[in-house]
Amino acid sequence: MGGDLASSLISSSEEESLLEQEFPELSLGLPPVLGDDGLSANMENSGENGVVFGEFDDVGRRISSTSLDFKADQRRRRSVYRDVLNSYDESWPRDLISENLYEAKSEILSYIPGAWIEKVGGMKLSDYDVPNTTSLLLIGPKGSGKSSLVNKISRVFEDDQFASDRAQVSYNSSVGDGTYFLQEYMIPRGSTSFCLFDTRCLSDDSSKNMEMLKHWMTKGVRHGELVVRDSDSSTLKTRMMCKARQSGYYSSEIRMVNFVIFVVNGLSVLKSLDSDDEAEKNYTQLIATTFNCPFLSFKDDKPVIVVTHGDLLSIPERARVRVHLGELLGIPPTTQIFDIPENRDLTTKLVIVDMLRYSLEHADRNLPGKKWFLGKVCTVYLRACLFMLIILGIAIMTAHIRGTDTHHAQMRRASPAHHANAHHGPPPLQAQTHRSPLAQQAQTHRSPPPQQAQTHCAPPPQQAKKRRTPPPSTTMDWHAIRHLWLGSEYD
Ligand SMILES: Nc1nc2c(ncn2[C@@H]2O[C@H](COP(=O)(O)OP(=O)(O)O)[C@@H](O)[C@H]2O)c(=O)[nH]1
Ligand SMILES: [Mg+2]
Repeated sequence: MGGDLASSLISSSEEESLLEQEFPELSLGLPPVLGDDGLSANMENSGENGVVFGEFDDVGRRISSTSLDFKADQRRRRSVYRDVLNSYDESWPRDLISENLYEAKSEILSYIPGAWIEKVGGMKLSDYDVPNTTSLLLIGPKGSGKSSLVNKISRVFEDDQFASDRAQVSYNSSVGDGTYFLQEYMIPRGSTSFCLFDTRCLSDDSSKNMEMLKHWMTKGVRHGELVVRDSDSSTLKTRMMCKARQSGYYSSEIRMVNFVIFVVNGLSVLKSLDSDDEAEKNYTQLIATTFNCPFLSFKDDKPVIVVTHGDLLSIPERARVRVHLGELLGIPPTTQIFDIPENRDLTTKLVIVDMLRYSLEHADRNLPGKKWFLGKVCTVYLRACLFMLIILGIAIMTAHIRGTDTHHAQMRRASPAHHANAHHGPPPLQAQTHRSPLAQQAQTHRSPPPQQAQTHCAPPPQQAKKRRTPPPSTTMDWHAIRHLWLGSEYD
């Protein structure tokens, strides 16, 4: 069903009639005010007055350019519609589809997170913050087929065709609770490469959806987590809380979402296109508003769209839904909108695998870089360090001030003793000043220099501060240094 693979088997006349049937606006041709050449009508109505002519000329040019744009747009839409129709070509040999499916499945089965990172901007695999498991988030309106899609995807990779469905599908969407607890499904079962997260349906209130999506996309998702909204009735909330308590646990592992799969019901989209009923019209409105939620996009990469319920529509209707969604959401309908009906044929399986390949490729392409992560960690770490340094600085300052006070107090207490010492004999410096040259020579050879002597007598305040314990001895051996003032002949 890949549009790029198929060759058209639909004849051009058949295609034209399908186009006119599905896109009535395309068969209208030019706006009624214009002739075929887009100008003749104006020329016929032109007056004799040159000014009027000039004005009409201008209008003619404007209308002509509008008609050119209109024609170009028509051609573009026809070509897109043709491509989408071709993607439903069923003339491919079964063997070829089977072979393609086998190869595509093998690629998915050999996938490991980060395996499809493109080496761009000089980044290596080690520069990315690669998760253990790539997480794909399924979102969509109630009954769009999110849980059914989990089962459809799971079946493609199950060897056992009779294996039971994994996700709980609502048989009747208007009855029952639907999916209230986030559910993680590893694909295939037992693998850890990638997982699908089935979620609670979108609300009719867009602001509530934004809140919910912001939470999942920024804080991550957790298996078993209950999703209740303020708008839920108190009875429902109580019932869900009870269920949450009964089930007993939710996973402690929070997974960041790596890509989003937006599931829509093709039948509801078609109804909203043709209906006058407000409620039905609101369906596409809800899809467009939610799809444009900035949290769902990874840089410029918008979610992939899966259209379900195609088995209830004709092929031209399915093509019409895809083209319309492409126009509405601004994404290519042939490559980013996948039609996955409730069929078990090979073509549908191939589309499922193609859709997974697209999602995983884009998940890998948008993995966050480690620098970003490290940057955050570093900022927090630096802040903590700065804080510690400030605290340390304050502590040192306080200790210093206290130390100075203590020293001054000690000095005050010690000052009488210091004066007393000064009277035991003449201070060495004074002695040195009045001595003869002979005495000076003798001092050089036989006695320690006065500075050293001074250290034994009374340490200067600076040194005293450095070596506060034990306090320096204040006694001096005057006999040993008597030659300083008596001369060497007394030795
Ligand atoms: N015919 C048809 N029915 C579908 C398809 N996908 C889902 N459904 C049905 O739609 C209903 C809601 O599906 P469910 O997966 O529970 O929707 P959810 O609320 O999005 O999880 C169920 O009855 C499904 O059987 C599909 O592709 N074709
Ligand atoms: Mg569900």
